[in-house]
Amino acid sequence: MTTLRIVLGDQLTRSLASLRDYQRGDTVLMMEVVEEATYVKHHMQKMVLIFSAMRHFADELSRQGCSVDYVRLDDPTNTGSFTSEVQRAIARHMPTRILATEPGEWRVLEMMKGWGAEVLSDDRFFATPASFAAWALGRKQLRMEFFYRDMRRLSGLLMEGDDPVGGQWNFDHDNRKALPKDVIPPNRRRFEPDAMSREVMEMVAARFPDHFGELEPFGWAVTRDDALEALDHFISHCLPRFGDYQDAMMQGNTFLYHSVISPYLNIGLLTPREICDRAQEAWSRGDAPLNAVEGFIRQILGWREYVRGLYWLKMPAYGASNFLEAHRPLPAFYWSGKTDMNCMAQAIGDTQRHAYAHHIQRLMVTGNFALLAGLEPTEVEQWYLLVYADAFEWVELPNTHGMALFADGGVMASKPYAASGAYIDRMSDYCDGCRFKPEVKLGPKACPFNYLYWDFLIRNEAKLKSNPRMAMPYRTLAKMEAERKADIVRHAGNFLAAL
Ligand code: FAD
Ligand code: DLZ
Ligand code: SF4
Repeated sequence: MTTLRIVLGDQLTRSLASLRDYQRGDTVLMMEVVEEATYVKHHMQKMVLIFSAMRHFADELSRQGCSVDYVRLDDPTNTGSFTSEVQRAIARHMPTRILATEPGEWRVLEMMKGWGAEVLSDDRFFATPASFAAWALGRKQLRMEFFYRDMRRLSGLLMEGDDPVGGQWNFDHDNRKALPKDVIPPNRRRFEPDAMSREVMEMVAARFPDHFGELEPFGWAVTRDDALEALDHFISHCLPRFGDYQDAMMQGNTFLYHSVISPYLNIGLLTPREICDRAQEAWSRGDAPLNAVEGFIRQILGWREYVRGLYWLKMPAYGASNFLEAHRPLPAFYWSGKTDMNCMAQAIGDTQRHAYAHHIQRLMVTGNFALLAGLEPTEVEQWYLLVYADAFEWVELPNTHGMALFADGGVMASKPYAASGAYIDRMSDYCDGCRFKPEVKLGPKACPFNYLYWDFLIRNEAKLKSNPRMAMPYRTLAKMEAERKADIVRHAGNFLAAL
């Protein structure tokens, strides 16, 4: 009577459903497989993070007395896919029962159907796909803010009885400031690779040399203990100012006051509940203000749970829509970072160096450009899925397809997040070092985001004009002289043709 317990690379949590109730004689199966490593050409640091964290997790399970069957990528008998490795493991162990935990991607769930496994619910989240579906049922619009309020009530986080602490659900009007020049964000906790990570780094460099991004310096935590240390460092040094500077961008400072924990959270080294609890405790102790703590908890309890619910509610069809009929190929500078647009060069450069960029860089720089330029959603989505250490389809797809590209026609966002150069100028110091000028609208010095913004509105007028949240820009557009409109379209056309 042996049970085969499957643990995937983003399921590195001791309390995982398929690991719970482990008994002597059971076997834990973990597999490094080339199919997962190459279905998109993941950033090299993402691969090291996942493989090294998997190996450290397997070691920890073995130390705790579990029998772990760990298939390494460099094992000559490795057949290269989850399904064929599960079949080999079945032949080795002849299990009477196979347990797996729901994966984070539709693609893998489809594979799992052929494993003969009992697929257990992934309860490392606050909500389940079923509870989200129940919340969504009968609603015309699936707005995050209302879902978030229900999650606050359900979790009890930042609640006083039935009411939100401080009398408000959301303190965003206190947040979103630009970073003053004299505010210097603290250095972040990074971790020297140990021997196990070094070995994985060599393997990744040798086997996947054409993958995106820089391999070194590699500073990610690969164990739960180190991930907890990174979390504690954030709570003590950054959380108090998280809200204030959440939307700010700064050349040469990738992390600002962000938590930089999404990779740890998404592969299971940290759980959302413990992160929210620690943030709430910091507020209770008086160590962080409510606008910061509420804003931070909202990202995890609200946005993260909401995008997961939406993903499972809408898949497999979700990624197939292309509401704005955008078909332009992804420009080469998304891979190289070589462009005169300094904001794009900085956001892509941060991404190459760290497999990380913060939310506003993703949404309002690279995402905004993709939206305005009408880039093909599937190409943009593939880029986001492979360049970030935290990218798994359940969280990447709604954020890219829905939030950044409006390709779902407004299922997720009530209006497109389209902005001109003025927004980037207000929230960053990028424009100071750019050959374009955000205040110039047309001509060789004009910021491309300016004419692309109006061209986007002109091009998509039939689809967007009736959206009440787009009324103001369309009123401005209506007042614009025909000659100016023609100039804008000509500038945008020339720029886009040169891409
Ligand atoms: P913080 O700013 O410190 O926020 C704290 C935590 O809140 C994050 O760690 C994350 O777990 C959660 N969070 C915040 N915003 C979101 C959001 N919109 N959706 C889900 N969780 C959120 N996040 C991913 O985890 N994986 C992705 O593949 C991913 N792709 C994205 C693609 C686009 C186009 C956009 C606009 C956003 C994407 N995000 C993704 C959301 C967000 O940008 C990242 O979660 C965040 O930048 C991670 O950095 P952090 O840990 O420092 O976050
Ligand atoms: C992303 C990734 C990579 C690169 N490699 C592996 C692997 O070899 N073995 C594994 O179990 N998981 C890997 N992953 C994560 C999986 O792709 C992940 O489980 C799916 O994306 C489902 O969420
Ligand atoms: Fe970006 Fe325009 Fe500013 Fe240059 S001027 S950094 S292109 S927003």
